[in-house]
Formats: sequence, structure tokens, C-alpha cells
Amino acid sequence: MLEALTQKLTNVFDRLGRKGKLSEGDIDDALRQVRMALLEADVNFKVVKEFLSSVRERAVGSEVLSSLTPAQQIVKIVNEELIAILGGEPERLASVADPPAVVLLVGLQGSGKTTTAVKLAAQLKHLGQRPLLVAADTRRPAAIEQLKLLGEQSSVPVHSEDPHVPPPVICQHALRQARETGATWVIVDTQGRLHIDEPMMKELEDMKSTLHPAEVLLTVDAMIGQDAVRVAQEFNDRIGLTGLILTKMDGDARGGAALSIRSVTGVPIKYLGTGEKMDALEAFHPDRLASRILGMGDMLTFIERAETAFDQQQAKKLEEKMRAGGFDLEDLLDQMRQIHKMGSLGRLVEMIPGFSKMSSHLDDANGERQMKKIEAIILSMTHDERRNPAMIDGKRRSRIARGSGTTPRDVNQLLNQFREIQKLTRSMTRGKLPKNMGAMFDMPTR
Ligand SMILES: Nc1nc2c(ncn2[C@@H]2O[C@H](COP(=O)(O)OP(=O)(O)OP(=O)(O)O)[C@@H](O)[C@H]2O)c(=O)[nH]1
Ligand SMILES: [Mg+2]
Repeated sequence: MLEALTQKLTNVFDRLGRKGKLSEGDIDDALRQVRMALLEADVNFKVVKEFLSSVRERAVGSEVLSSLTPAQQIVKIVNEELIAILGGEPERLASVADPPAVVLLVGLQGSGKTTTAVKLAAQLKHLGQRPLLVAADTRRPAAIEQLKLLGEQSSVPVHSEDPHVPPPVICQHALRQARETGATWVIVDTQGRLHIDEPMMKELEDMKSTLHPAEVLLTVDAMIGQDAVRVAQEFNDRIGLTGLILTKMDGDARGGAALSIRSVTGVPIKYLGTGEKMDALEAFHPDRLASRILGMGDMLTFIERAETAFDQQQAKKLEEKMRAGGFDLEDLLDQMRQIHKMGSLGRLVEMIPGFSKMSSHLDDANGERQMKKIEAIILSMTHDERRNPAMIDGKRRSRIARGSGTTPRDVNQLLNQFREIQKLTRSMTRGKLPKNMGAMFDMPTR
């Protein structure tokens, strides 16, 4: 995702990091290169200008230049300012007092409405909600079939009617069906056209006034860069949007859309589409995208948090372990306990690399439970098993499950997740970001 931009920024900061003490000139030089990188990524020039002026203002501040690690301070500032232009805090779907909550998905042709509708429904279903999909794109009969097929594959019911029925009427019927069947979410797939035009906007307006949606979400193809920003602006002006979903972030999008769209339109990004499969929809976290752009993955957040809980020395040790690929279940347990000291578990568990998938929907109570379970499983292992989880065979797995009051499936799940973490730490040590990683550990905490 956004590899080219990441590469360029990493180069700029690496060069800066090699300089040691920095002058104002060094900073300006680096910021000029950052500017180039952002413009080449097709970020809106106004956004770039404002971004750089905030970064500069903070970067030439006396505490940065006189600190021992000025380059790291600057990376930290860039990171924070990136988060700010991406919207700051993550924005969740609106909740309604009186379900079903209606989500109207709008967007140009091929932007990913139908796919995203099903992804979203599948995700809500996974969270214990009861979604109903509505085929309100009647312009092409194939669109109805596509939604029915995808809905069936994800076991989500689809309300569809004859294509001659006007979409607002279909929506009314769908709402009735939702109430009768106790659906908690109604997700409406609408027609898309190649360009914004009057008939489409009119139809969407009609649907909006029939449905009183809790959310009007626009899917935009992240690969179309600044055009995406323009499209979002027009949709927002005309029908009013509550959120954006940037699709095809897995492709070779340069980043311009992602980095400009929130600042220019004022509409929050709520999800990223990251693939064609039905599970490729991520809740949008400004901080995560920022650190991805800076080439640090979720590690940056993780390390920052870890640092406040651990002392510096422990953090160094952990870094060395990760570099050597020797991060084991014992370390994981240790970290979880440290992190536990710091409150909001759901969020913190999310930051443990590799665990974000599992925990992205956890609330705190769930996070707590999940952590207790993981802890129990690890505690039921022998010392050797924690060091070398590969030795855990079926027999050992059953024993561990019995000992921890869980099931062999739970044990397996933990082991699989742990393998993911190991893969991640290994890819880090293969040189994707070791230089920055080292630097990050020297970073004072906020
Ligand atoms: N790689 C990738 N492909 C995606 C993503 N989202 C959608 N697609 C693909 O984009 C194409 C168009 O997606 P649709 O969901 O049919 O788009 P739509 O907006 O419903 O299109 P119309 O109904 O024609 O207006 C499909 O081939 C999807 O598989 C994504 O996040 N990543
Ligand atoms: Mg469609």
C-alpha cells in the first residue's frame, strides 16, 4: 500500500538521521524533499502546503534542534501531522437508537459499491449484527444478480425485486422486511454511473429522503487520485455524506486520494477496501495509515505504547530479540501484562502486531476476556513449549487446552496468530524497516 511514497519518505528521514545534529537548513532541505514526495504521490497542493507549514513550525522549535535525536523528533512530528490530516481519531459507524440502521452506499460506476456493501454486511454479521442487503441498483439486471450471489456466499440475506420497481419503493419494502425479520442493519447498494449526472443524484436524493439513512457512505477508487477528491466533494455538496470508503488501496494507489480527501472535503474516511475478497475491508485508523506511510506498520504505535509501560532498557532488549527473530510466547505474555497496566485493552491488544485482525472489533470487555484466555493458554504451556511453539503437537495441544479451560481450537488459533507475529517480525528484520525501528526506540514518549 502506497509503497512508492513510503520509500521516498524513508529515504529522506534516513539521510536526515545520518546527520546527527541538525540545522534549520537541514530541516528545510528535508521538508523540501517531503514536499516533492507528497506532490508526486498526487496529494492536493493546498494540503501539502498546510501540512508542511505545521511540520516546520514545530520542527524548528528549540526543543527539537537541541535534542539528542533531532531526526527522530522530526519523524515523530511528521507522523503526528499525518495523523491530523487523515482525520485524527478513527470514526466508527453511527449507531441508532431504533434499529434497523440504514447505510446507503453511493459512488461512481466500478468504485466498489456492491463489493463493499457485502464486505460491510459480512463484517457486521461477524459482530453479531443482523444485516440485510438491498439490491437497489436496478439499472443493470446483472447488478442484482451480483449482489445476490455475493450475499449468498457470505450468508447475508438480500432483498431484491423486479428491476422495473423504482429504487425508493424497493427501499421501502426492504425496510418493512427488515423490521419484520429483526434485521439491525439495512445496507443499500445503489446504481453508479461513469460520471456524476443529474438522474443519478436525483435518485439518490429520493432514496435518502425515503430511508433516512444513518450513514451515506461514498465508495471511491483510491487509484484515481485527485479525481477521487473532486468526486467526493461533489457528492457531499449534493447529497451530504457521512463517511468515505477508499477502495482498491491494495492496488498501486499513490496516496494522493487517501491523504487529501479528508482535509479537502471534511468528510471522515471510515473504511479502506484492500482487496477483492469479502474480508478485505479495514476500519480506518488514521494513526495506522500514517505509520504505514512512514514505513513503520503498526509497530510505531505499538512501540510508543510499549515504551511508556516498559522501561527503555526492556524496550531495547525486545528490539534485539525481534531483530534476531527470537521473539517467543514468553515475550508475548510479558508484553501483554505490561500493556495491561495501561487501560483500554481493546485498543492496546489491537496494537500487538499481528493481533490487529483478531481484535479490530473488540471492545474492552471482550479484550479483557480475550487476554485472559491467551494468558491462560500460555501459562498452561511448559517453558520449552513457550520458547519453541513448533513442538506443540496434537497431544500437547489437548493437554494445554485442558489446563487452560479452553479448546484445542483456541490453542491452535493462538499459535496461528503467533506465527503471524513471527512472520511480521522476521520481515522487519529482513530490512524493511530496521533502521527506523532502532530510531523509534530512542524516541521520547509523548
Ligand atoms: N483490488 C480490489 N478490487 C476491488 C476492491 N473493491 C472492489 N474491487 C473490484 O472492483 C470491481 C468493481 O466493484 P463493484 O463492487 O462491482 O463496483 P460497483 O461500484 O458496485 O460498480 P457498478 O455497480 O458497476 O457501479 C470489482 O471487480 C471488484 O472486485 C478493493 O478494495 N480492492
Ligand atoms: Mg454495483
